[in-house]
Amino acid sequence: MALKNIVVLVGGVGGVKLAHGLAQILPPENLTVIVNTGDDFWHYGLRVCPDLDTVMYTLAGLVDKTNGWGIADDSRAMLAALRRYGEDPWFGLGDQDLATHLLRTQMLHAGQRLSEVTAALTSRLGILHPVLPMTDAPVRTMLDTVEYGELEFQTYFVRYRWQPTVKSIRLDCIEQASVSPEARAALERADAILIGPSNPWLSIAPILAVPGMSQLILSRNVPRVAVSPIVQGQAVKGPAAKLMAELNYDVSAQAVGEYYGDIITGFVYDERDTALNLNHKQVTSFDTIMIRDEDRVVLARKILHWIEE
Ligand code: FO1
Repeated sequence: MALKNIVVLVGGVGGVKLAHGLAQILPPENLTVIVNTGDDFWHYGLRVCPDLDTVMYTLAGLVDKTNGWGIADDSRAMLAALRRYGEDPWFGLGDQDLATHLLRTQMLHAGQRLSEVTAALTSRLGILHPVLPMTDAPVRTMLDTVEYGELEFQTYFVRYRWQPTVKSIRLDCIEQASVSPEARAALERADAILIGPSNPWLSIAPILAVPGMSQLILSRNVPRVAVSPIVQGQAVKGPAAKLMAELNYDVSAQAVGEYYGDIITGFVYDERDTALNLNHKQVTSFDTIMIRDEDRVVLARKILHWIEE
């Protein structure tokens, strides 16, 4: 089977690495990246979309490779100036990064949809692959925590360094959201739908929860393959393992595969893990830990090859 059109769903750093690998193999007309926007928030009057930014900066070759987010070698003069005013600037906005949020906010205030704004920003950075927010509507991932009650995502993730104990997750305003025309068109023509190794509960669940999204994906009789972000009972990066334990899941790739249920027809777990078995699904294992840039391309190639077979 010759795969033409691939759609990959991603959140933050882990999933973006796979999207970057795919983007180095597939031409722009054959790959669309659909991105979680549940992490988006207003900060000092600016609209910040961290996962869209991470995808943009990674595909544009601008990303800070140590953090996996933000712009490489960015300065922090604005944060220092905020401190001079007695502020506690807990969210690390770099000076160059700020330009993204200024322009995005201006375009949103002028009435453009987030999909249009993202298309404008990506194209100005020379990115040719379509990068689409999961929806144009504002949706907020909210975490109910033992220590602080309900927190907005970035407060939980960055301000409190994902240390609070999570009791439950709620997606504020999800009922008013809908799949954008661009995302719908991409999914309708997809020959395969991939779910990157992003956090299933924090990054992928918001995408799947957009009204109409899961039904649209389920209606596509094409390979639908997720990659596990859990390797040997640990998260490759971030709070996935801690969160799974707090939500009473077994911390394993198997539990991730089971969580995705009918959404997926296939599952890729890491070759360091023991063999797993998911009913009625194709499973395979590869080296999924992407340390070097080349690892992204190698994994992307292996996954596409496996699906084609
Ligand atoms: N993550 C952090 O851990 N600390 C930060 O100060 C931080 C700032 C930041 C600024 C812009 C941006 O686009 C992303 C930023 N991130 C930061 C990453 C981001 O908050 C998370 O990685 C995602 O929301 C989780 O997917």
